Amino acid sequence: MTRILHAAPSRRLVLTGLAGSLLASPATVAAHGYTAGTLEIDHPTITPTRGLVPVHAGYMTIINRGRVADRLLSATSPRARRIELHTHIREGDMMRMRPVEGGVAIPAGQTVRFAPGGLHLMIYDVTGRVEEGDAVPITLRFERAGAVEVVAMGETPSAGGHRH
Ligand SMILES: [Cu+2]
Repeated sequence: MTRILHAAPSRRLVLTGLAGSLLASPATVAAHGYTAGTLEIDHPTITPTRGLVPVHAGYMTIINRGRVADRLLSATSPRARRIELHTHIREGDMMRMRPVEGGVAIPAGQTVRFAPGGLHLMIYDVTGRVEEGDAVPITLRFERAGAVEVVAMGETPSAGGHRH
């Protein structure tokens, strides 16, 4: 499954590469992960602009290290008019996406991946172009953890893709 491949933690590779450098601090390396209460939000990304269509997908990994379930209710960005929580469902041979009703459950002790072909943020009417490596602020709102501000990095998904 591509989702399992997607789970390979790139952070560990980065840490290994920096191990010999006294200048590199772990805090810098972890800068693209976020913690809010018992939640860890890892490596949020946004797909770069393609052509003239200002519609983007957002991906990330959310880990709930606590004993109580949480729920991602919504997301907003000053760079986007609207963000929806989407998932893909299989209909025969077709994968179709649709909004998730009532938010995305983040069960206690579990990892929820937003990745191509599955859950994703659907980001509409983004102002300006998003290039590789650009930083786009996104506020995630959780039922328990509250509002969490993250920065999604412009990044083309390594496997699969997002079709609209
Ligand atoms: Cu979508």
